[in-house]
Amino acid sequence: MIDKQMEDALNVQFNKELASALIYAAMAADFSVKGFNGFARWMTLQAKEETSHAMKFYEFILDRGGRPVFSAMEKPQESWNSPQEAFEAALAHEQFISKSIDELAGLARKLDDKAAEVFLHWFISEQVEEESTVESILDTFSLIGSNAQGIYMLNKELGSRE
Ligand code: OFO
Repeated sequence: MIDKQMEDALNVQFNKELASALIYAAMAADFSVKGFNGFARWMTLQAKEETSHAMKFYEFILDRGGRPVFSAMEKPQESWNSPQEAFEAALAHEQFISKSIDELAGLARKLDDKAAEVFLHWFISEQVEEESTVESILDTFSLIGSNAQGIYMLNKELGSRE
């Protein structure tokens, strides 16, 4: 049976992953409305990935004899001033999530919950990838600046995400 403190902390993260999905879906909607269909596709896939992260927590909590608990979700921001600003917000959000996962792994270690520690290893690696992917997109934004053709090309490139 899972320790109650660990169960509660996993549920907080479960809801943060769901909230991440909402944020990226809101970014996708904003991009679509503004005609950036490539960025919208990238964010839609990102939102799906966050839902799959949330479901990993859901399954793990159940497997450990706990109960997934849903929290009220904060309404996500609706609009961003530019694609670059949205991706900057995405990076800040991923950094926040990485810190949160690290703290969760610290709690698992403190409680000597080896199953939770092993489960969280995947997320620690995943966060390295998440941050690095968005950082390299932001590097491209820095290179192209306000060049419309550059933004058009990047929008097209990100639209090819599988
Ligand atoms: Fe779930 O990795 Fe982003 O938030």
